[in-house]
Amino acid sequence: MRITDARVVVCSPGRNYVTLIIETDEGLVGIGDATLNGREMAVVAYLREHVCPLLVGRDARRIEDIWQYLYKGAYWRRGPVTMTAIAAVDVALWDLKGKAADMPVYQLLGGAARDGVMVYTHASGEDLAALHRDVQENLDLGYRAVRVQASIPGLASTYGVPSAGDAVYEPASGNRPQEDRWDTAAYLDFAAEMISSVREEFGYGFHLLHDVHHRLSPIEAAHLGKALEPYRMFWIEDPTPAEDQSAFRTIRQHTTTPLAVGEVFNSIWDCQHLITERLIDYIRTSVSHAGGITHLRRIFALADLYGVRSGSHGAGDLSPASFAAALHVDMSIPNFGVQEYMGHRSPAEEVFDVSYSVVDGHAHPGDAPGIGVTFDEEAAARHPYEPRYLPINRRLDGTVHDW
Ligand code: CS2
Ligand code: MG
Repeated sequence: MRITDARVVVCSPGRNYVTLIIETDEGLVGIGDATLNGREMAVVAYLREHVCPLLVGRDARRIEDIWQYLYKGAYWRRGPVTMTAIAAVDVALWDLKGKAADMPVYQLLGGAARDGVMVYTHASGEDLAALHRDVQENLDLGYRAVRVQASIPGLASTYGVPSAGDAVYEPASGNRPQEDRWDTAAYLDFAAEMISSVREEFGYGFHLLHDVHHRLSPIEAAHLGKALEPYRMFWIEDPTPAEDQSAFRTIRQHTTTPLAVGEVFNSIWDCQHLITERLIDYIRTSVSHAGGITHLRRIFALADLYGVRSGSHGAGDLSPASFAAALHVDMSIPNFGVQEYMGHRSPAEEVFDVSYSVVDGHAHPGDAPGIGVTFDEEAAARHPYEPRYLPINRRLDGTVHDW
């Protein structure tokens, strides 16, 4: 099965998505997600200029060889742009392999290790009453794991809290990022109050998660973890800037609140010490930012040796092709933990036709051959790319802060 064409389509059905399409001489078509939120066009250029021309003529069945060829062959390894591009190729090749075998990808990965994949949903609110309403709605929909975020009193905007009725929380700010303000003291006081209020209102019959978005120092994160211990968190996510793996030693020495990190990681080397030193409980690398199904499985296999479970990133800026690919991995690994599920904003469904389903808080990839997502290029052309950025975060005195 030879690759005859590899092309990249950028579209914005609700938000920006970059999709790699690979065609073969057997008439099969595979797709992979190459979206890197706010830096989309860097991956587009990487693929168009440096990868697609190298793919044409290759045997599409040789997934591992093509992965190594692109990773080792480039000399410049790792990094979000490189690893997102390789991920898109890898997922498209797994999609093709599934179609050639007439099987869903999870069957090729060893078959179902569970009946379905527990997902966590997002609940948020401008205040605690609104947050509680959203938690209730999600519990009523059958979700068993809920991530809670609410606006921090005194700050004009809080990342992770979408404006009413919107399904994305990065503001559509055109050619320049919005600038938010941040106050660690206000956050720390409020976070404990928010979490305790949710447990008081709804009890302990579901899993409770919270995302810190990399904003604390190690000792502040340790303080938060300790303060949240009575509320039996499923995890706190991204407590400190993720590239400093040693920060987690400090946090770990102080608290038993489970820790999750990894949505900004792009290779197994970013995870190595966190996993082998048992500094985290959940590794959140995503299929589309960490080298695809091939590399993500390697990360999760390492994690399994050390009792660390998966908790893949699944925000709406990862396209349905990425979410589907994640589900195939989630279904088949022994150490699955949870899968993030934010859904996709309309009209994404005009462009991506999906075979996966989410029922009663559990997702299943479906049994269509490949990853089970098809991409409609004509529909995509009706939704052209619009530059958008994640917000910048500044402290009250104007200093650019971590996130
Ligand atoms: C968030 C993400 O879902 C999450 O856990 O941290 O929304 C993240 O900020 C975006 O995916 C960044 O692109
Ligand atoms: Mg996050």
